[in-house]
Amino acid sequence: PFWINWNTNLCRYGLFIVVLSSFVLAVSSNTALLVVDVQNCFLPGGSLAVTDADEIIPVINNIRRKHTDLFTLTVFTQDWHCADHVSFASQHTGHSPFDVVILQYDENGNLCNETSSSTPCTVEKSINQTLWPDHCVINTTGAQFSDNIHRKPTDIVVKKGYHCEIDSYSGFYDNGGFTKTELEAVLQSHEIETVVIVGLALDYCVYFTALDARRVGYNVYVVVDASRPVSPADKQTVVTDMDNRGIHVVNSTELRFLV
Ligand code: VGL
Ligand code: ZN
Repeated sequence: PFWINWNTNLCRYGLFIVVLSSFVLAVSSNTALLVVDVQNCFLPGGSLAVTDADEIIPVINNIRRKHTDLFTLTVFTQDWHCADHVSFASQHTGHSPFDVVILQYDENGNLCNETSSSTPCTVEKSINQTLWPDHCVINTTGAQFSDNIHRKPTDIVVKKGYHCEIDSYSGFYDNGGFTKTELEAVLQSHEIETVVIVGLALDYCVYFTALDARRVGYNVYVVVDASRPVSPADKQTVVTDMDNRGIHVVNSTELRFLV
């Protein structure tokens, strides 16, 4: 009778739709654009100005304009430090910006260096901390995003580095891996599988954000012409390292192959 035939066809169509939709899902995974620390303090005139950092702004604006369909979500990270942040050379007597000091933390991420001798502190982790000029202090113009970078009301801002006693280069975790930002939860809620990273600085916050993104399991692209390093001499080292870890280091012109 006809209904047996109809049933069989239903099964066939059902199967076909399941296979097709999983194929489409696999091919068109959600992609997020991560714009790292494009803030006044890192731009020309800022307290921790990165050479030619302003040149990346039109590149990032173009990426957003040309690839509106590619990105499900755009997240801006914002370096957001206490006025007496531990990464500031001003907080370490006898030290200058770009010196390196050793910071020691207990298992909970408390800084041992500053604990009074009466309360014992068991060192769990030692971190080489580069000291910086004061920068990106909470609620200052230095911490604001550049006026020239295009932003949309739907963009999400993730702050980092707001724990006074530990630095945070990555947008995901602090430098000791003790605390997490909101970034991973935001990406998860939008079912993001691929992240495209642009911004500042290539050898610090972009690099460590890319490493954590890869470690957490994302498919990662870093757009080199939409980024600039603090130390141009270290650019090749970080690019090679990212490449070795399976991070795709690309030019903005290559993004059209991503769709
Ligand atoms: C950064 C040094 C200190 C960065 C932030 O955004 O790359 N670098 N704080
Ligand atoms: Zn910082």
